[in-house]
Amino acid sequence: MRRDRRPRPPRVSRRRVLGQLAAGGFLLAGGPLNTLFAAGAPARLPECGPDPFAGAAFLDTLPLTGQGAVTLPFHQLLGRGLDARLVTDLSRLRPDRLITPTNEFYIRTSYPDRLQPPDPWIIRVGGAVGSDQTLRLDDLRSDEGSRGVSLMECAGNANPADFGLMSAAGWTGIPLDRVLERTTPLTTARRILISGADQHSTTSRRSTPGASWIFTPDELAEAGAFLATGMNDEALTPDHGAPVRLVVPGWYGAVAVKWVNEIRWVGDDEPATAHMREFAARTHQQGIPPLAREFAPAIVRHAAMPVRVERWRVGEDVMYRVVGILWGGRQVTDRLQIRFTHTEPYEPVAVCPAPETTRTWTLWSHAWRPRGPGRYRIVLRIDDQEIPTPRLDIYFYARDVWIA
Ligand SMILES: Nc1nc2c(c(=O)[nH]1)N[C@H]1C(S)=C(S)[C@@H](COP(=O)(O)O)O[C@H]1N2
Ligand SMILES: [Mo]
Repeated sequence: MRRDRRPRPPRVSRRRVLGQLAAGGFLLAGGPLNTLFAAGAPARLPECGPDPFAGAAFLDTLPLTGQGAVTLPFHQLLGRGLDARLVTDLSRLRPDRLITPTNEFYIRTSYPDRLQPPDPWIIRVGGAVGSDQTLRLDDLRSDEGSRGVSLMECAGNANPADFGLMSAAGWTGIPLDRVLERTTPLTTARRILISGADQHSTTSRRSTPGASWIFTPDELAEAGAFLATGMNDEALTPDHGAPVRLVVPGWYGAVAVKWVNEIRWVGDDEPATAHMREFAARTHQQGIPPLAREFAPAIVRHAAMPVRVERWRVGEDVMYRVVGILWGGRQVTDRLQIRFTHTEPYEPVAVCPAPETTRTWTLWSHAWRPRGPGRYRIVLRIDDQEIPTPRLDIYFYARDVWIA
C-alpha cells in the first residue's frame, strides 16, 4: 500500500491546473463545422506496405498541444480527494508497451482518506429478498480470475496537452453476473445501482462525493462487467479502488465505481444519481435526464488521436511520422482517415496490423510531409457512416503541432 506517497508540487499553478482538469467539460477545438462524409467516394485503404522510415535517422519528437492545453507533469498524483488527478503519458505508447504500468495508470479521485474500511470488506445488497444482505468480498473470490485487457477513459479527458486521463490495464476480477446470482431481487427490481465509498477530508467545488451508477442487468452482461480486485497481476492499489472496484469494459470511467460498498436492485422509476447527473454532459446525454432509465449507456464511441509526431531524416529530406491511437466502439474498424488542415482533404491512415479488438487501443502511424512551416491541427475521422463518432465529429481530440 502506498499510503505514504505525497504529490510533488506541479510545475504550473495548481489552481489553474485543477480548475482545468476538474472542469473536464468539452474543449471544442474550433475549426469550421465538419462536412463529414460529404466527399462521397470512400478512400481505398493502403496495404501494410514497407516502412517508409526504414534506414532513416530519428531526430526528435514534437509536442502536441491544442486549445486550452495545460502542461502537467506525468505520472504524479496532483491534488487531493475528488480533485486528485494523475495523467498518463500517451506519447510513450509503443507496440510492445500497450499496457499502462500501474504507477502510470491515470487517477481520478484518490483513496478516500476518511474511509474506515470494514474488515473483512463487505458489500451491502439492497432491493433483494431478505434485504439486509451483505456479501463478503472474500466469499466472492472463488469466482475471481483474469478478465483480460481493458481500456479505461475518463469522460472528462479533455486536455489536448496530454489527453492522459486514459489508460489500459490487464484486470483480475469477479464477473458481475456471478455476484448478482448470489442475490434474489424483489419482483419489482429492474435495474442495479452500484455505489462506492467517497469519504474525503477535502471537499471538491465541482464533484459530488458518492460515485454510483445505475445499469440494467443486460447492459452489464453485454459489456462483461466485473468487480475488479487486481490490475496488471497485482492487487488493486488504494487509489485505483482497493479492495474492489467496478469495471464496465467499453464504458466511460465515470461508471467504474471504486471502493464498491453497495449493490442495490431498484425499480424502473429510480431517479438518476447525483454522480450520473454530474456526468450527463460528458457521457453525451440529452440534457440531464431525471430518471436512470432515460440515460443512454455511457459507452466510449470510436475515437482516434495522434499521440506523438516524430521527426526523421530521410536522405536529404526531413519527414514526419505521426503516431496515434484508435479506440472505443463495439465493432472493429480500420477505416481511419487523417487531416492536417481544413483546406486539405482527409487521407487514409494505414492501421497496421488491423485491430482485433475494441477493448483496448490500437496504434497507427502515418508518414507526413507538411507543405511548409506553421501550425497544423491534426484531426481524424472514421470513414464509415454506420459508425457513430460523436467526439470526432466535434473535433474533441484535435491536436496542434508546430512545424518550424
Ligand atoms: N468512489 C469513486 N469511484 C470513482 C470515482 C470517484 O470519484 N469516486 N471516479 C470515477 C471516475 S470519473 C473515473 S474516470 C474512474 C477513474 O478510475 P482510476 O482513478 O482508477 O483511473 O473512477 C471512477 N470511480
Ligand atoms: Mo472520469
